[in-house]
Amino acid sequence: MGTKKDKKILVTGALGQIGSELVPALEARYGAERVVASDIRIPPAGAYQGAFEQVDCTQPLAIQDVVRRHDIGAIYHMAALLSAVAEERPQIAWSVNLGGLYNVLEVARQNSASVFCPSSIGAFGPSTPRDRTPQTTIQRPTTMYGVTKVASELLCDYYAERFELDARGLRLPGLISYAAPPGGGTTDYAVEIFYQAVRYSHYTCFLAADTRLDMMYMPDAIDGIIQLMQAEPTRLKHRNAFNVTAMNFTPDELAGEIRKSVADFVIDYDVDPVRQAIAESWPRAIDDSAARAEWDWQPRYDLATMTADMLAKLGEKLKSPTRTT
Ligand code: AKB
Repeated sequence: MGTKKDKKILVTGALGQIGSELVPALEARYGAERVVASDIRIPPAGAYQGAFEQVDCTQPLAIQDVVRRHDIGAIYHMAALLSAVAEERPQIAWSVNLGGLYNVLEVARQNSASVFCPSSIGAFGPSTPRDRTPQTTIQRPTTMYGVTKVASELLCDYYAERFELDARGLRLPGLISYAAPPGGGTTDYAVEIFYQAVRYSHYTCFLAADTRLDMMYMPDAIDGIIQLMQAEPTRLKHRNAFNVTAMNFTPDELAGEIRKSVADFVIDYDVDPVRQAIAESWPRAIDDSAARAEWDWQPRYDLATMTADMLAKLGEKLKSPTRTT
């Protein structure tokens, strides 16, 4: 199994959009004493019930030290730059996204740990079929983010084949959440729109009105990650880089759904050519039948239920004067 009994779990990038919700979910499932959160940034005092370690994943000895000291049996490696930031800083993206993963896999190999590594719809490119994008298909991305994600998928497969390392992963779509901001992705509009709808009933979108992309609500992503790491290995034909999705929509359709609750909500558009070009190089709707067949992937939230929950949760959160993101 991906998460070994009695050993501890290390989460890298714990302060990021996924890590912020993954750590509490793992603590709830396995106990806070078995989860070690880590990030290159330092969290506010008292942020974690369990241990926290400051780790820069480009430094292999720092990862090795934490893994040995805490007797880590599984690493959920979430530290990475997202697509738009990676396009601004391609050299750093290569070092963090691919160099960091290489370091994690090497330390995992030396310590018999398993690894979860998220890939993305960004691992596809303009020559990939854009609708019902198959599990196995053309992957020729044109962004540095995509290059690092394809290489990550291949590196995880290599370590699994060559060293029998239990490396598993998902190709995640845009993730929508209220706990922590995404910070530098092409799909970030689908989070920003909710904050602006609750605060001002108005949002200026950086993607064009008809840009269709796959999306998922964070509770489904967290469940999917944990479920894949728990899955019976003999059932997994792919193991790494499973296509997963929960819904797909355009900014215009999302605005229409928000308007059902925020009647005066207005969306307008100021398209960012860089992020628009990235979005247009990605699929509109991926086929996740391999994940459904091999480990029973089944998302709970669709556009309507995700929108209702986001608006309710953000309405509560933004009432509090101390929490503004
Ligand atoms: C991004 O937009 O960069 C991410 C992703 C789809 O991988 N949310």
